[in-house]
Amino acid sequence: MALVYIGLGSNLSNPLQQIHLAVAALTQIQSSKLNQVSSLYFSRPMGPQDQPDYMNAVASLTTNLSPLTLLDELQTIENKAGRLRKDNRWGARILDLDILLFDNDIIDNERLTVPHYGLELREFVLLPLAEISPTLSLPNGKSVLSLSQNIETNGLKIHSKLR
Ligand code: A4P
Ligand code: MG
Repeated sequence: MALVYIGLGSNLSNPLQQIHLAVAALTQIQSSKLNQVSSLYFSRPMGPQDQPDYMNAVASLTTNLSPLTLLDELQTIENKAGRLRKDNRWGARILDLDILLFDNDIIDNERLTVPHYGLELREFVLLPLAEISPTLSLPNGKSVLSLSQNIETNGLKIHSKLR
């Protein structure tokens, strides 16, 4: 069994509902069990500013799936939510599900980079991650809690509890 952290993000088509539906979908992934879900956070867009604010959350899952099979499952959920893959780096999206951490694994292949490349730089990832797992360390040894305490919060605020 691997312990996995997944980042959820949405800023289109009723983000609140998108995140709720995505959490429900995470409970249905084969050979996996949803453990924890952070609060839902409002965040300002990273990247182009001419897009709506985001809702972000982080969930933890235990799984017997391989990293790439889990990625397939997450992309299926994104596609069912109506995600269109466009060439708009950091642009608006209905639903984004990122594998933040997969155990202490370091993965770097064509389809998957784990830890997620933006993990240490994004307040909307670090604060929800520290909320559900304050004692967690990254594969490079850094403490998630101290990273979360030292990042610019950029107006991030808790919207509601998810479950
Ligand atoms: N991929 C590689 N590593 C991973 C991973 N760890 N998890 C590959 C998931 N996928 C991974 O992803 C493109 C490809 O990355 C996938 O096919 C997979 O093989 P995508 O979801 O289609 O593209 P993307 O998410 O748009 O990638 P991009 O442009 O790197 O966006 P980011 O970095 O995810 O950022 N502002 C706020 N406040 N909150 C947000 O959540 N999100 C973004 C998107 C921008 N601004 C934001 C937020
Ligand atoms: Mg993504």
